[in-house]
Amino acid sequence: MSTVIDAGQVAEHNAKLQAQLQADYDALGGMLARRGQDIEELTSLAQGFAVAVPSWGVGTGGTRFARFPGRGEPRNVFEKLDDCGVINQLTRATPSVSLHFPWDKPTDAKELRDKAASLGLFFDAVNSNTFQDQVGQEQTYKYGSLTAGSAEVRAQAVAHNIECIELGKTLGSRALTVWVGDGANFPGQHNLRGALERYLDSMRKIYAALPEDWNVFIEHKLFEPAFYATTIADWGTSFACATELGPKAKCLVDLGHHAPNTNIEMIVARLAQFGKLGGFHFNDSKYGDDDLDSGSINPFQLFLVFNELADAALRDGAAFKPSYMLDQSHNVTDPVESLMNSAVEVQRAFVQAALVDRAALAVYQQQNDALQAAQTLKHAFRTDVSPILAMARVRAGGAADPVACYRASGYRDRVAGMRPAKAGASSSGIV
Ligand code: PSV
Ligand code: MN
Ligand code: MN
Repeated sequence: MSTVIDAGQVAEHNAKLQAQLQADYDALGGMLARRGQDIEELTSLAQGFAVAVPSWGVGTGGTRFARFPGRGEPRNVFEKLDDCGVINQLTRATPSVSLHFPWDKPTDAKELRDKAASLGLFFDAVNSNTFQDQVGQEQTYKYGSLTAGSAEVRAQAVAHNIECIELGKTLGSRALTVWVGDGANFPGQHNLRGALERYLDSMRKIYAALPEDWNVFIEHKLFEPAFYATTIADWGTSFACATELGPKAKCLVDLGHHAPNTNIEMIVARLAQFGKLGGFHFNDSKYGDDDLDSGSINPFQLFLVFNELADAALRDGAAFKPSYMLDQSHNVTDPVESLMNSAVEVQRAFVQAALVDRAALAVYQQQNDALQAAQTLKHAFRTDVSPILAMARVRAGGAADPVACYRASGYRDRVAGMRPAKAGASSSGIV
């Protein structure tokens, strides 16, 4: 496997931090042992954690007002993979990449797969895009895609999704994520029930094209771009559609796609209970679909989501395997740094959830001791597992401090020299 940053530089970085890390690790190990927890078990658990990186996340996202590109942004999917390679090299927690078509459409899918493999990467779910018109496209998605009143528009949107499956097959993906912005901006603009019937009709055709071992993930979102009535607005609609379509259809929870203050962990528990939790798009938000870095606003919510996932894993065993992906938009930070931090934050929530004393929690729940039940969760959440995460990375060949190591490597300066910025770049994920 080729590494993007010189392995010697990573080793040198780790050597400088080794004594400090070992001391912190030993101190935490002692504290956990007094609680009856084995730090080594938690470290191997952390090493087994993986979250996919979104290809569109390595470029500056921008908003509907403007995009301010950063230095050395990737100009094509091959350069995006190099950046994803760095993220995985230093965090050892992101071995897969989620592609978005047609943004990442390769001329030669086999060549792209080989490039990923050379970096030790593979492909997670592929994402379709019928929320934008593409140059040369026959029909417009202005009035919807899979739900459009026009049969020609729907046929084009279905064909695009099937093309994504075909590309994904060559790339080694095993799932298609479908998010549509379809909906209405005015009451009466379309028939609410009719739109969902057309959605299901289109999705049945896409579902029929799925290979045996594939899933289709239905990603719901409350609003935007449809501000009055989004067709797939909530987990209830997503669940109903996934149930209608069949066992390969599951629901995807993007943390930013809910009304403020929604109890997302309860949605996770419900979907897991009924076998329909397909995966996640992790990010954080303050107001809406902000796509901020995971754990940057509400890390406790992220922990509570993982607390439900830990509970579901105990109940359902190996059969419970939701896909973990990041879905973020970086506007004021270096995307590589944001994605590395975010992967670590999601991994942190995963490990913290494993610290919950579930036997004690069950007793407090049985006794209706709400205060101590809540404290049991807080106790796990307040434990700083950073030394476990750092040790997991170092043992796997990653960096003790990914951001510090990345900055010291000069990677951004290096690629800035090789990737001159293009003027007037505007669309998400494409420089
Ligand atoms: C929509 O807001 C979304 O979360 C979907 O996952 C899209 O595919 C993604 O953002 C990329 O823009
Ligand atoms: Mn998303
Ligand atoms: Mn979103």
